Amino acid sequence: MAGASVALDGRSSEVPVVAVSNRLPVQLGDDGWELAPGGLVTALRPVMQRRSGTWVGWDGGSGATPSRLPSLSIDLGAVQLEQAELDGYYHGFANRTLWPLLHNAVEKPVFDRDWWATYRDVNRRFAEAAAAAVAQHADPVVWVHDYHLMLVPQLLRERDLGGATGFFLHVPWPSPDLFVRLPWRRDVLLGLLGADVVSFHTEGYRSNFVRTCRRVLGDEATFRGSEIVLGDRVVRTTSSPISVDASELAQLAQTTEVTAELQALQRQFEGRTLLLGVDRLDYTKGIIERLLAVELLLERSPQLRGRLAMVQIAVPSRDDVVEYRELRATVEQIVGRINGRFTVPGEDVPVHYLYRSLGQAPLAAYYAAADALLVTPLIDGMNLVAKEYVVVQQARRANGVLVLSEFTGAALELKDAVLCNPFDVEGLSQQIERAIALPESDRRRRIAAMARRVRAHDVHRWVAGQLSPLSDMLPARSPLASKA
Ligand code: ADQ
Repeated sequence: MAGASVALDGRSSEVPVVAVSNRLPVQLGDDGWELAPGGLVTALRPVMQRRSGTWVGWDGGSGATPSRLPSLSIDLGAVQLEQAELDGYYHGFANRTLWPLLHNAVEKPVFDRDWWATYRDVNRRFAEAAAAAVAQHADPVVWVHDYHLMLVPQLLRERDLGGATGFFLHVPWPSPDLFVRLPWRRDVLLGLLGADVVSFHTEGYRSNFVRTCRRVLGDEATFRGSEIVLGDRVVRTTSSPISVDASELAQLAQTTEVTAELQALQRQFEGRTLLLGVDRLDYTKGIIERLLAVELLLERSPQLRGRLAMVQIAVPSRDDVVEYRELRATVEQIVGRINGRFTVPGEDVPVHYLYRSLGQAPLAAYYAAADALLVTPLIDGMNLVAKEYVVVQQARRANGVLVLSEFTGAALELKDAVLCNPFDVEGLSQQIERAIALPESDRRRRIAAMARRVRAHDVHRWVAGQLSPLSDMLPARSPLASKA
């Protein structure tokens, strides 16, 4: 893999890593414990397989997570949580306060003091587990992930353990006007600023963060461009778009398994233009707007009826949270309505709806089969689905087209997508119509250009960009220490 050598360049490859994320990347499969699929796992697996370290995270309630997996060279530091802790920290503060707040309040954030108290307590539990891991590796890089754990960097700093700490936020950072609604805004900012480097997908999120710090901490910090000076410490802020393992995905896309699945899909949808949506079932993903746009398209263009099919694959997500249950009901109602209105008697329905997670090969086959992928979030930190689609399309020499919301981090990189504003349902339906009518040569050129971009900026490059600056902050290691 070309990208892997980037990650392993220099001394960064010798430095142990303590990764801290909400969930441990493991699940109980048919043959015992295995790596769980998911964006963060895809990103971190290559690094964590090659170096020593520990991955700290919630055990998912299993209570029996092993301390090591045969397929991982690192230890697992399980954090166990009681139901009440999970309710306040995860379902409450993380998913009903921070998630909507950081996503431009597209749903109204709920501010609840008890959830906040639990979030603080649980962050402390994670910091304790991370501190125990840090103690086992002399001067490691500590890499804390995402909005669930925004207090951990400061909690670690209070313990004065050595090493260097980075924080990466996988979701957007909104404008200061929105963030300052949070009653505990100062505590959260100081929590993050315990890190040596705080990093975001895009320059826009990074600059929103610095402006938020300026507004809330104006009296206690000074600002030097992208750096924030707190007392005698300098905190760097950076931006770096996460990506996918493009070469691994391209290889998968060419396997006989994917070919067989693709042929089955081609038979199933023969003679029809296939539109695809792939998302966690989340209100930020614009699934309702997408379905309404397809409905409008079928309404406006009777000639497309019977010639257009859509597959929406929705991964069950956060169904303990009321807003997600309501979203599911609305999506299912709209799918039913479209099929009721536009199914031609004796023929297949226009919208296929799969409420489940798919394996990597079947998902790649859908990516390969789709004439257009509709990625229409109202707001999305990055969106890996868009990047996966262009890689698979190119690997299969296909000529699909990407319709991409301008409110995704990915839109800054995938400039050859057909961009759309999902809030404008009519405009979205027109963009879908335009996309599927593009000449084949144009579609090929666009997919090739976007796949080139993703290959050149793959996940290995992202990992290297995250870990190298942190490794450089550490005291020089003796050859003996690096082998330990
Ligand atoms: P998510 O909101 O989960 O991630 P995304 O970036 O699209 O969104 O990642 C989803 C991942 O799940 C993709 O790798 C995709 O293949 C997989 N997936 C989706 N549907 C699936 C299905 N039905 N079956 C199996 N797998 C499926 C958060 C942020 C994003 C950011 C990522 C990474 O919200 O903006 O891109 O983290 O930082």
